[in-house]
Amino acid sequence: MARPEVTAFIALGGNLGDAAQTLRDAVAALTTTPGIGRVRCSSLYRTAPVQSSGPDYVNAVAEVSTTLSAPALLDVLQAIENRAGRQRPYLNAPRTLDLDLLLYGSARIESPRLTVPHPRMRERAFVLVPLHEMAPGLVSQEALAAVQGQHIAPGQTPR
Ligand code: PH2
Ligand code: MG
Ligand code: MG
Repeated sequence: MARPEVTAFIALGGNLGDAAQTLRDAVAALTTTPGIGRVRCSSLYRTAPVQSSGPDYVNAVAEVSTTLSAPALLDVLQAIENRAGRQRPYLNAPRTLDLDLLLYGSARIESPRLTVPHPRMRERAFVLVPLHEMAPGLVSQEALAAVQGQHIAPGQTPR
């Protein structure tokens, strides 16, 4: 039987190389992935590194509809990261591309590979502001207020 369509939200970020272009390429790669249907991306935001270092990040959030399971979607995200030259020398190191699965429908997942909802998403303006742009009903004013000290500036539109 066909798997049901699920709406998932993915955080995109990068701060090495041409991060804006890398994020646009990642969205294009999602669009052409079998098992992923509709893809919508927020505008791109320039954000100061949070518990990380290096240049400012470019961040965005994409909404996808997918028939992939959550682990299969994670495989796709990691393959796109690897194609973008992602290295992991140490925790929160500057990176060309980070793709994090934030939400997978209303699923709660706790496996060694994957925790959904993303455990730190509520602490981060670089996630909550673009997520609010995509799905205002998912992010309350209180949640936005809690991260308002973090520096985040609207950047370019995604394409
Ligand atoms: N990602 C991190 C750690 N810190 N800071 C910003 N501004 N943007 C990120 O995407 C980011 C971060 C870990 O994944
Ligand atoms: Mg991350
Ligand atoms: Mg990640």
